[in-house]
Amino acid sequence: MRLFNLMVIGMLVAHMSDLHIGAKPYGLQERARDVEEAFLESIERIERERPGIVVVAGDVFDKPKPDMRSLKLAVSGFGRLTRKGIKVVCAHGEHDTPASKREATPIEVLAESLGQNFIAPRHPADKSGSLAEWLRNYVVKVDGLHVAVFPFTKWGGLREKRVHGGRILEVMSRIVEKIDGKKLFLGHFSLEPVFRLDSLAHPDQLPPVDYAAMGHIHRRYVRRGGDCSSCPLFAYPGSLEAVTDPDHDEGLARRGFFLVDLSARGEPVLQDVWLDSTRPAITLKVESRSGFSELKRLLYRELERTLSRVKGFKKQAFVRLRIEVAKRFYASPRQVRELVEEASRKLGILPWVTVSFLDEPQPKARASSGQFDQAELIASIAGLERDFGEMVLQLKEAVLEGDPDLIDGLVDSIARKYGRKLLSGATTRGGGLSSWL
Ligand SMILES: [Mn+2]
Repeated sequence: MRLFNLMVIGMLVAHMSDLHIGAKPYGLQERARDVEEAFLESIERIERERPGIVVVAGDVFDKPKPDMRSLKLAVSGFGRLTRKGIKVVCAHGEHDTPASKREATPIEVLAESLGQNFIAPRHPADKSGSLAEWLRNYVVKVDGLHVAVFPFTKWGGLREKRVHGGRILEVMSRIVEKIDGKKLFLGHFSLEPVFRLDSLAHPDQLPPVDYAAMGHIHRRYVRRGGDCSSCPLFAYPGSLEAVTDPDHDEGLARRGFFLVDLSARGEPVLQDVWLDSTRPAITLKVESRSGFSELKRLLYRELERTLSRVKGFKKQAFVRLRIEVAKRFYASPRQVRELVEEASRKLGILPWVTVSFLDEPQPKARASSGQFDQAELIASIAGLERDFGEMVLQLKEAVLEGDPDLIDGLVDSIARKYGRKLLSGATTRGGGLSSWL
């Protein structure tokens, strides 16, 4: 009886990805805490659900060199599981991988400190063998379940990624094919139907497993009919909290992880675990061409209307507020910000505000912290919308982090979305690309 129980427990797997511990969305302390709370609640829920195995599909940390607070949180959080005998298998993501291959990764630090119940395959020091030989290090057996971990690598560009990634999947498929029993694939990359821009492979290229536990995409996605002709069930649980700007655009989505029941015959059964700690995020634009009293009326009306749509969350809503006012009615943006602070207290929201002036050709935008809103600034110089500024800032981050895939993807997105406008000089400055580069 006991043995049977153990076997069944071993086939219940928790699948999470993109924890981004250490992230501080919008530079706000409250949002940094939200990210930590999402992780801690996940650990609590796992302790309660008691799966035998937890698979983490990359991006545990927000940066490859996390601060000590983040590292400590990860060690203590995962340590709570490994000490109870729950096995954690962890894949690297681009955020966990330093640009230099010689550097230690924070995932390796977790593996060193948490002992044998924390399993994170890495490149062997000796790489003299064939691809098949060193890929064997990435196929681990955990409580009767075979887990094939995709070796995350920072390749020079998209083409290289697809060629080498495809080759690895091919060789891994051949290794996995020969294994009997339940099998799981763990990988941090996007597959074609989900995110075309930077996809590494098509789902048909996935190894023949019972379940492919994926990471990298921050929103939830479960394989749909038509995604492939003969691929395993694959799914992305999405990030534990909204981290990037686009994540916040889907701010009313529930977040969490999956419980995957592999004990049944046939396809595994996926169960959603939704976190209670998720903070809802909404975006609101308020435009006032008249005086202060009009702005006040509009602000309260719009906030109340939008907040009435936010249901089923425990935390106060995070509101990205874009306020545009006619400058002649205001001595300084401070007046506007004080109004927002008062409304935030009364209505119970966590605000992030940008104020710009309708009657100024080059809007002087500022973030709520009182510093310049860099994205708004870049956008106004180029004469494009804020989103463009965001993309340029993300590109800066990607360059600083030495993340070639992300750089490629971002340059591609910018070119697609703004290339025509920039090259034709159809921006408000009229100078085109050369005027701001
Ligand atoms: Mn991520």
